[in-house]
Amino acid sequence: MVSKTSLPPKAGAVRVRRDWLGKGRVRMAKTALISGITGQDGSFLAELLLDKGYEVYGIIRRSSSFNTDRIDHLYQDPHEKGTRLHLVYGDLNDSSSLNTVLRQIQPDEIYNLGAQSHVRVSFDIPEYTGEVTGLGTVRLLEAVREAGIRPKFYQASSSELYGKAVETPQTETTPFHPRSPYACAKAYAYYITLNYRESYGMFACNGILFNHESERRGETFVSRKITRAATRIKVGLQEKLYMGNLDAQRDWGYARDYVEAMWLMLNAEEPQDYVIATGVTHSVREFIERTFSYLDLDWQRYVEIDPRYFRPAEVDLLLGDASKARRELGWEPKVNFDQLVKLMVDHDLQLAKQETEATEMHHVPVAKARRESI
Ligand code: NAP
Ligand code: F7E
Repeated sequence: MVSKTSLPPKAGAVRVRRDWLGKGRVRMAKTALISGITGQDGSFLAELLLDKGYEVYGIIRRSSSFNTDRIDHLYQDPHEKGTRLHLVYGDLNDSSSLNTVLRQIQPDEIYNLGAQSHVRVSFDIPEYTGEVTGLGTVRLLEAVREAGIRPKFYQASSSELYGKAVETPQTETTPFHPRSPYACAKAYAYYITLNYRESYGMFACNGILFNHESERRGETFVSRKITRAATRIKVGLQEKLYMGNLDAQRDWGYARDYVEAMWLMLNAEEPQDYVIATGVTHSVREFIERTFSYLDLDWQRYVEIDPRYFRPAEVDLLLGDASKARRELGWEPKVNFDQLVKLMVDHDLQLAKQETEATEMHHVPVAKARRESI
C-alpha cells in the first residue's frame, strides 16, 4: 500500500509545485515533510495540511505489519492523478535516509514529530529513546544543511521538559527540570533546535505542547487506556482496569486543536518558541471519574492500583499558560476537558461494540484485561 513516490523534478533550492487547474490558472502548492506521520499528531497534521492545499510527504518506518491505520483514510493510490499525500521510507536513526529524503523532496516546511514518545517506556529503553527522540532531531537538522535548503522547521517539544516544575503555571520562560530519559532527550532536541536558529538563522520553532489526546491516541497513554477500558467494561469485554499514580495532574487538550498551533508557528513572521496548553489541569483520578460517570459506572468497583505502572520519577503537576500563543498566533483551544472525555468515550464505545460483535461471531473467549503492560 505504501509506494515509493516518483519525485517531481526540481527547479532550484526552493521549489514550488504547480498543479494545473486548467485555463492557464496555476496553484502554488507548498510542500511539507512530516516525521511521525503515522502517529496521533502526524495523522491530524497531515489532514490539516492537505486541507490547506499542501503537498504532504510523510516519513514511515519499515514494519513487518502495517502501521498506517491512522492515515489510511487519507491515502490514495499513487497512480491516481492529483495525489498529494506521499509516503517515503526513512528513520530518525538513519542519517543517510534523511539526507536522501531531504535532497529529493526539498520541502518548504518540516514537522519533526517522530519520537519514542512514551515516558514510562523511556525508562526501559533510555539509550534508544535518546537516539530517536534526541539525536534524531540533529540528524534531521543536519540533513537540511547538507541538502542546502532553507525550510521552516517545527520541533515537537514537550511539557515534560518542566518535569519537577519550579513554577505553576509553566510558560516559555519556566526553567526545565526533566524527570525521565524521554524528557532528557526532548531537552537536547529543544536546545539543538534553538541552536540551529541562532547559529544558522534557520526558521526553527519549538512548540512546547502540553498533553493532548484524541480518539487516535496510543492505547497505552493514560487517557486512552482509561476510555478503552471503561467502554470495554461497559459492554462486558473487560473486568478490571489496573492503574498507576492517580494523583498526577495534567493539562489535557485535544490533539486536533494542537496541530493547528504547529502550522501557525511556521507561518508566523518570526521563528519563536510557544507553549500550547488549555490552562486547566485535572488529576488522573478525575479523568477516570469523568469517564466512568459518563458511562453510568461506579469506577471504584473496577479500578485497582498496580505498582508496576508507577514511574521511577514522576511529574506531579503540569499546567500551561499559552498567553503568548493566544496573543501572537491567535491560537486558542476549542475543545475542553469534558468534551474531550466525551468524544473519546463515544468513539471507544463504538469500538467496544464492534469488538463484542466480532467476539460473538467468532466465539473468541473474552479477555479479562487488554494488553496493558505499561
Ligand atoms: P506517537 O503517536 O507516539 O507517534 C510517534 C511517531 O513517531 C510515530 O509515527 C512513530 O512511527 C514515529 N517514530 C518513532 N520512532 C521513529 C523513528 N526511529 N524514525 C521515524 N519515526 C519514528 O506520538 P504523538 O502523540 O503523535 O506525538 C507527536 C510528537 O509530539 C512526538 O515527538 C511526541 O514526543 C511529541 N509530544 C506529544 C505530546 C502529546 O501529548 N501527544 C505532547 C508533547 C510532545 P511508528 O508508527 O512506526 O511507531
Ligand atoms: O501519563 C499517570 C502517569 O503516559 C500521564 C506523552 O505524550 O504527554 C505524554 O506523557 C500521567 C502520568 O502521558 C497510568 O504516571 C497513572 O503521570 O498518558 P501518560 P505523559 O507521561 O504525561 C507528554 C506531554 C509527552 O510529551 C509524551 O510524549 O498518568 N498514570 N496510571 C498512568 N500513565 C499510563 N501511561 N498508564 C497508567 O496506567
